[in-house]
Amino acid sequence: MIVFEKPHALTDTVLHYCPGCTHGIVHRLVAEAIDELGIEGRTVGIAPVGCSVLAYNYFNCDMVEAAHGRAPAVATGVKRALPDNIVFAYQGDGDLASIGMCETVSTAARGENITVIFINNAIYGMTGGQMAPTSLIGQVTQTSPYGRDPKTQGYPIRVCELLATLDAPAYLERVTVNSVKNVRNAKRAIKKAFQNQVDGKGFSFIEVLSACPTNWGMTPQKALQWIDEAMIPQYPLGVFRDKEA
Ligand SMILES: Cc1ncc(C[n+]2csc(CCOP(=O)(O)OP(=O)(O)O)c2C)c(N)n1
Ligand code: SF4
Repeated sequence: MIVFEKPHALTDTVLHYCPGCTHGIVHRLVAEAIDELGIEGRTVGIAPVGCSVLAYNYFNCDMVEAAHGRAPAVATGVKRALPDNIVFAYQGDGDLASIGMCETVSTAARGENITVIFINNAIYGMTGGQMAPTSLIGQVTQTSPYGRDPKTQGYPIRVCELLATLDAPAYLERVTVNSVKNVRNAKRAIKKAFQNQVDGKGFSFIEVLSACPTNWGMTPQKALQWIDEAMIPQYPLGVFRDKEA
């Protein structure tokens, strides 16, 4: 009897992520949702620029590589051209909340029937740990060596709360993957965000608080704790919009 196996929607390619990085967990949850909903043959993913730039090697579906921050615009084009396809964008916080903020807000405001998976690790991972719009007050990064100071660097942007001011989004939820319980909850949310698209319900957005042990300068274990201690107080978990509910 098989009790555990790799989802079919993931390829056999070995992930390039650092030890303790939670991108891989989220990839698995997306792939499980694709498997369980039976949508692999008609799913198209949009890969970002950032550590998950190589996502097109990992998912067993058609993938399009977008320019930095433009994944929701590309997803809009694919979905409108091929409305029977299930289209998801997978993006980091530099990609989605900085260079791509315009596309994020505009796509959400139009209520495009797509699914967006947003990896918030409070830093630019791929480029070596610069401050992101989501970096915490006081957080030391390569570009805030004395800690993020709101006087000169502004306050962290809460993307779910920001998008919740718009009328169109169908579903906005923030989850994390730093414990078994939280992974199970993230799985439920991600699957629902895909199910919504299958049912034609509109824009569904899941923010996943994620660990970047490499650029946080922490062990993988400490990074998971830091999500509880520092990130969740700034970015509370929960549902910010569910038109169905
Ligand atoms: C137009 C453009 N500007 C800047 C870059 C450099 N760049 C590559 S990845 C990245 C940030 C990625 O950070 P994030 O989206 O948070 O993803 P992570 O790597 O943390 O998963 C930047 C600024 C680029 N590739 N293209
Ligand atoms: S730099 Fe950070 S986000 Fe990128 S793979 Fe490593 S741990 Fe993950």
